[in-house]
Amino acid sequence: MNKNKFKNLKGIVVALKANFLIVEINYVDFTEWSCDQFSEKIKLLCTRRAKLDYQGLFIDVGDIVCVESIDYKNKRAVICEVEPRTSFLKRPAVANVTLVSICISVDEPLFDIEQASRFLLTAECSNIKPLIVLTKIDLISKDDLILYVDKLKCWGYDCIPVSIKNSQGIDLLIERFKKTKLTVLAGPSGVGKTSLINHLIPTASLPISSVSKKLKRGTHTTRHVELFGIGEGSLLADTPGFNRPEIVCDPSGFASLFPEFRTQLAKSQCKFRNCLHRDEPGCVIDKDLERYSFYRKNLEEMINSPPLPCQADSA
Ligand SMILES: Nc1nc2c(ncn2[C@@H]2O[C@H](COP(=O)(O)OP(=O)(O)OP(=O)(O)O)[C@@H](O)[C@H]2O)c(=O)[nH]1
Ligand SMILES: [Mg+2]
Ligand SMILES: [Zn+2]
Repeated sequence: MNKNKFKNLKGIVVALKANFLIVEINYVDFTEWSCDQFSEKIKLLCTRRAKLDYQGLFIDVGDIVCVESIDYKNKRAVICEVEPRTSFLKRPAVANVTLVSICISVDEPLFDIEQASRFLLTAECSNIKPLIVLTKIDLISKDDLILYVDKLKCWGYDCIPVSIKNSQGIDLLIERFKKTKLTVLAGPSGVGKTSLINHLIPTASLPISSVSKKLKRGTHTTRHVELFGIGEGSLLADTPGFNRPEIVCDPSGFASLFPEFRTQLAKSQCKFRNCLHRDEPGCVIDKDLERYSFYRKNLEEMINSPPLPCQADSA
């Protein structure tokens, strides 16, 4: 069988390294004498055709691409096409995401309502359903864990509590990730995203480091987004932690990013259609909800200083 038939292949961008893209493809070898098919995943160091730059097509981790001019010996190729994306998470930048797992530790670094909410809002802004992974639960008592789970339920989120120290919740997490095509682990630095990947995929062997005792924060160990295979056809992205994702949103759409507000607005309507749920008469939003003061503070900031259209972040 003619190998030229397989000259152009589809693959997925699993990492960006300097000016190169690492693309994983299924290398299919057809022997001359039989049609037995042997397939293995290989990673190619790729550049991209200049026409993609002219077309303004950016390529990120998670993009499905077509590669040509493949040099199997030196594991090199050139990206000639990019498939349209089904979704895009802006920060961390990953294409075709199907689940965002927001990792938040209960301690070291301490759970912080504002920080956790900012991460959840970035997923909500991208229209990707978030799952909260509550990490390092070996550091708190069972009673305190129940309080955290109840708190997140009141915010409208399910969570999977885990610990890599005693393997609690790990089986449930693996099951969930194996059912999902591309899961991104996002969250503040030091919450244990990379440790989780090392625990779930022992061959990954990625560097981790302890949380700074002085600042009680992570030390920004992971520097790049990278995809790892978990089970058949599922991928898990490790991402660099950052501390304060910026919220980029129009004030009128802000409330709809909070599931607990959405529930109230689905049951009954505010008197005014353009209600911003401040002190308007006939507003149905319960001002005693735990995250209302966070909503209100950020809404006022948005109104007084509208953000730039691109999503920035202060680490
Ligand atoms: N007690 C406890 N410590 C954990 C657990 N998971 C991770 N750690 C510790 O948390 C520290 C930070 O872990 P990392 O995996 O580097 O954290 P990260 O989220 O990847 O951090 P960045 O790469 O900086 O974003 C390490 O010292 C880990 O040993 C856990 O379940 N329990
Ligand atoms: Mg890391
Ligand atoms: Zn209202």
